[in-house]
Amino acid sequence: MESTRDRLINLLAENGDNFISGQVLSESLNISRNAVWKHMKELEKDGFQMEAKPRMGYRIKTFPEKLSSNTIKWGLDSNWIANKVIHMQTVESTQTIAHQAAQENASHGTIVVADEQTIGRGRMDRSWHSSKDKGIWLSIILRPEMPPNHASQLTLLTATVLADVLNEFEILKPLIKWPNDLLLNKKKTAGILTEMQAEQDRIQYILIGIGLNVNHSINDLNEDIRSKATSLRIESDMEWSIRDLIQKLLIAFETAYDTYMEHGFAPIKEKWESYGFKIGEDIAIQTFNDNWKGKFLGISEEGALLTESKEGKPVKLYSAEIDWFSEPL
Ligand code: BT5
Repeated sequence: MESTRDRLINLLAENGDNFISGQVLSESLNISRNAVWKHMKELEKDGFQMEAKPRMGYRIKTFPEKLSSNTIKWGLDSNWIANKVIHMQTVESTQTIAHQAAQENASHGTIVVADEQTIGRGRMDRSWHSSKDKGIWLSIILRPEMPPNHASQLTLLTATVLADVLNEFEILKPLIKWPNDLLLNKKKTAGILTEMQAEQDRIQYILIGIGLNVNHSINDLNEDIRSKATSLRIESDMEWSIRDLIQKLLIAFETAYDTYMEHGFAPIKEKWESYGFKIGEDIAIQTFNDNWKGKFLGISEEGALLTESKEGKPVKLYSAEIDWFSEPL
């Protein structure tokens, strides 16, 4: 259920520059005109600039860049994603907040966004640097009806969504490093962390955590990652609207997810491979207990890594890290 505030935001956003009368708002939202006024005051606290004219009503003159649940929803034309937005300034990890929310029955499509994470997480207990107001630190709660062993396909799907969103901007040439690092100029600009709560053959929920470096200058990147990480700003020499990027990402995610649910993994596989870094070339492969060199052949129909065994025979690997030789990450 959308809250009254969300519906108000939708009505105002749909009306754009036109005034909408207090009467219409009050009738559409089924609240008193006084209650409409109070909601308007709350929006102003978030930095929305409102214009109110007698006999004409209200319109929003400008909305702030600052992230809030209200600004993320402003003009967001989605069906199910971000129907609920949990925005917090500082969190340890948006994944932790999302786990809590999911356990308290947060609905499919709920998102958690933070301005800053103090203990951002990568995969396998690695850390993810998430400096304040510099990037997108976001988790999406999903409740898909599919076998738990397909969850990794959603990670690959998310990587293609990020690549597609960045690829819209001519200045950026994103590639995906197996399985889920987004690279610009061979440096990592985004990572994805998928976590799942499931029973035997039923998924309770999946969390897709997305970290995207946006407005970092080189010095904003932690020293330990400076040589191998980058941001949109470093690659493009311009400041980006984080709010705008979040909206683009959400809409692209919703579309890709719906397509995946309808048509399966095949279109994602094709797209992933079109962005895949080093496909057809030699890579270093590392599994839990071994490492060797082989050709990167692509990904399988279910999303596994296709490469060559030590003996040069084609193999499918479900979990492995890869690297390359000339310029290792
Ligand atoms: C990832 O792990 O790339 C997954 C990152 C997911 C972050 C999001 S942010 C929202 C949500 N909440 C969380 O707490 N996490 C998710 P992995 O493939 O394991 O890569 C981790 C490695 O990337 C680290 O060991 C560093 O080498 C490097 N790294 C850390 N922070 C980085 C950054 N900001 N930019 C580029 N590389 C980074």
